[in-house]
Amino acid sequence: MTTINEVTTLDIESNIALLTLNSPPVNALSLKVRQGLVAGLKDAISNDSVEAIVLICEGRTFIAGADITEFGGSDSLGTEGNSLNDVMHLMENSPKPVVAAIHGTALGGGLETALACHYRVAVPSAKCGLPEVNLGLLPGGGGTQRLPRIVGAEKALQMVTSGEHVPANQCLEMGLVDELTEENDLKNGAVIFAKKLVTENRPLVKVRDAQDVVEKDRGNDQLFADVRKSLARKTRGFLAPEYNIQCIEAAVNLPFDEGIKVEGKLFMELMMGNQSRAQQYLFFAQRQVNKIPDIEKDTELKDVESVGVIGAGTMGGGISMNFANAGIPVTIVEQSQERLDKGLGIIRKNYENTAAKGRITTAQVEERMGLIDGKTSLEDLNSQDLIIEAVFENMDLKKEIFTKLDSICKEGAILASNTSALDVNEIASVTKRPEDVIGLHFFSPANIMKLLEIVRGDKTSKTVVATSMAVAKRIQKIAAVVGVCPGFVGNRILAQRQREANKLILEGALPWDIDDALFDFGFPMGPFAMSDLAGLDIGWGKETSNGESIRDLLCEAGRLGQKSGKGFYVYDENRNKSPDPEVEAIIKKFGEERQVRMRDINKEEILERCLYPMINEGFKILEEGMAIRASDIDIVWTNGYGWPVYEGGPMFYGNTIGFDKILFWLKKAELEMGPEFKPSAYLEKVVAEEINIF
Ligand code: T1G
Repeated sequence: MTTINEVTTLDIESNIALLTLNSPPVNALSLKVRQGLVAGLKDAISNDSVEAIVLICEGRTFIAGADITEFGGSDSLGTEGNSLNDVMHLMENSPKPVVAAIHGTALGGGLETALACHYRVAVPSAKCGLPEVNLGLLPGGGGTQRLPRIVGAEKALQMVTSGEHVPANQCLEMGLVDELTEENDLKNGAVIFAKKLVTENRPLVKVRDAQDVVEKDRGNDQLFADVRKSLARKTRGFLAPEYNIQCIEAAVNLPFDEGIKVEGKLFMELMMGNQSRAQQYLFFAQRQVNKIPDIEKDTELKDVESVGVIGAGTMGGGISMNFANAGIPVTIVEQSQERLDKGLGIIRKNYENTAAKGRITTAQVEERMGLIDGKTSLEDLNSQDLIIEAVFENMDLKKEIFTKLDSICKEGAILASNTSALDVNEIASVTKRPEDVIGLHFFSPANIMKLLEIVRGDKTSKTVVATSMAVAKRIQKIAAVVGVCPGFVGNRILAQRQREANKLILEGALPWDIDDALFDFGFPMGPFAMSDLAGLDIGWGKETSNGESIRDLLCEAGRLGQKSGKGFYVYDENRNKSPDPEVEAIIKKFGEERQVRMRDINKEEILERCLYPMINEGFKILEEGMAIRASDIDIVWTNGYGWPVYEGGPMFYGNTIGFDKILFWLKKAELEMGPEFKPSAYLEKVVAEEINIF
């Protein structure tokens, strides 16, 4: 065995060369790996005893892509002789067959490397994909030109615009891999396959030369039009999906080398752009958010094999579905049989809808419903490992329930509250086991929304925090650990935007102006459309209404939002909204009665007024230690509050704008509009000392 470099070895077994990469954690195509591949290939090609080459990886996976940590560096995709395309060129033009032996995930540059090989074999559990679109990029190593030459334009479009990881058996059906080996016998299987190529004198299949598949798609403009139409809503604001589509179009309509030029040009445009920077940042932020500085990786975890949920309403029902989906039995407790039956009925309906869309089978509906047991007494929560309270947001009610749970639940059970704003320390204080109390703040619809705020109380034990993080992973949530403060991280920052939005409509900006500005920025919906969706009467009472806010006036006028066909907007029978002059009149009259001077407010000011106080609040949260790191705040907002992923989140966005500019704006706003704009001391410090908060 020859050591080519720190991450590459070359071993000749009779007439087969085994080129092995071992570059943890995921054999990414770092400079070292590319240098190893080039040198190893040259060695194998020039070695007369070698008749075929197998490329294989040690560790958990085949090459999982280019090395994202190198992006933005001087050598991100390689200087002369060691670039990704140099590796591809060397492989594809090897005079000896090169076989990629795939296990784990062949992703991005990894799959592109395999596509530059003449053949590919894989273990049945392997997956292949081109997920660059999730990083705001496109496959820049020939993937957009080689993939459609094997799987056709339609499948290639689906793979590059979804970033999906395709299982090996489907890859075999599509011709993406040539053979599946035994699960635990990849190396041997690949060597046997390579030997067969030699003995059967099989051709060197250069994917670049395969024309017949793409020729079938030539002129099929409808295909591309349909894909663009189907993606329009979901990918609004993103550049990468369209750029990926243009590359596949080039593959279908242009010779290979011309297509490669188109791919290279569009790739660099994306790589140089802010969207990809934001999405690469979020890639690492999502891995960082799992790391809690004072909790060791090997912290002992509690077993969580059964769960209790209190409340079968919207939140309780959604929360229960997460655990049933993960195969964990749930006991759901409601005050009355009638409310319980209603809650269970909604859960079953949700599952049946999902089955109707073909996402789960009817058998799975029954299997999951079978894991959910309904009860009407808290006494039935005496054996579960984790109990989650999801009742009405009222401190006295929560304290009453936790007092009871303290005497009912088994020793060591985790007692969690789904409160979205209340003081978890105060809730824990009514129990004799505050170390086992934690906040698990799910987002509605809880079975869909990915985000989970894990609210760590002053006395919550490390084991309970670590166990909650592990549970979040099992139910496929993106969890961020936050501190106890009003509204935690997400709602606390949201309150800043809502406050300014409500002030702006009294200064002359109309609700739909504000919603349009935030919608164009990339939010799925503006604050007023969101209020209409949630219902303007949440927490509103006729008795207490005093007409001192626009919301009061709208509710008093029976404009409760979508559910009443009118709110800030008027809605047609299909719930399509449109601005309503009646609302404009209500706001105008409200302002006149209070001598408010209305003025024209442009989109830029609306964005500054709504977004800059959010960023300032983010700094206050960091200052108080209510979030572990700035990128956690961005994970919360991009996964729970619709902040556009290609803008990275409030803190990343603030950095793009420049924290010095935001500080200057806040100071001016504080002077002109009031103390609510007072800059965070930490923001002042970060600007003054040019501290990198990331
Ligand atoms: N580059 C650098 N580091 C990477 C990496 C990569 N491509 N992929 C993973 N890591 C690190 C990650 O940060 C973490 O580090 C550790 O590996 C484990 O990852 C030209 C330009 C492979 C499915 O988009 O989807 O190729 O936190 O926690 O859940 O066309 O990682 O331990 O220090 O995610 O088992 C295209 C990205 C790149 C795949 C494994 N490739 N990776 O998931 O572990 S662009 C991707 C993943 C490209 C070319 C273009 C997943 C995974 P740490 P993990 P996992």
